[in-house]
Amino acid sequence: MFTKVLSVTIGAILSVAGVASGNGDKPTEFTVRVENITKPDAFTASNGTKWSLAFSPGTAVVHTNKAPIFTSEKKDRGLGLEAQSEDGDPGMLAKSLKSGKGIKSVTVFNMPVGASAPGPITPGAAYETTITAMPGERLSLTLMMGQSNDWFYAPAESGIELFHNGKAMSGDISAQVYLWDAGTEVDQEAGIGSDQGPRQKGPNTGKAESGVVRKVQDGKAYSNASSVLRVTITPAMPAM
Ligand SMILES: [Ca+2]
Ligand SMILES: [Ca+2]
Repeated sequence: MFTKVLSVTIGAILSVAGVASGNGDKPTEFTVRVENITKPDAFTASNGTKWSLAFSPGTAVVHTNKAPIFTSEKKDRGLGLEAQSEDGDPGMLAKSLKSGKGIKSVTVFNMPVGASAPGPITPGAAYETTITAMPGERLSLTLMMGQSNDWFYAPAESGIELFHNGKAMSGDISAQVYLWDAGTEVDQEAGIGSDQGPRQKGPNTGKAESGVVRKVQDGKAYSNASSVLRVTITPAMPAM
């Protein structure tokens, strides 16, 4: 009886030590996977046109700032979210965020898994990228809704918790991702608008909107991010 209690106690001490060495002063590495879970021609426009949904290259931002990329119900900050949302180009946003206050790292993901060139993720395709973070740091993501004028998928402005009580989070975080309107270009019907990503004559083409960043809540399937995207985070096992 005594021996059994003793062995349990020793086991408990060892596992606490293991957690402390993994998450104490060393950053944890996470794999972030963003998967397009839609099917080809899954959507039908009001004129009967069937269309497929793709998502653009984007950013993964590790931060302590409470609103590193945008503020809901405020105008876009002019730091590159417009090009991300209208043209699927995260380059300017990534560059300007890198020098931002409370930003720990900015990673651009643009290479679909198994592809040989950068591009959007079409139905069934995925991006994977690696980030490192310490307890207290959060994750924000941006990627364009490819059949829109200026819509992007992202978490709430404060980002997603990567640690809870110092322990690395793991699993599906899709329910924490939303569809946002950047408020920079007037919306046309998704999937058929002439000034939208796949059909516009060039980048930054379309009627300026002068609106605010706000959630798209039109009741459509693509507005419910978790019905079109699967986003997962997987922490690497702590080094022993
Ligand atoms: Ca808009
Ligand atoms: Ca446009």
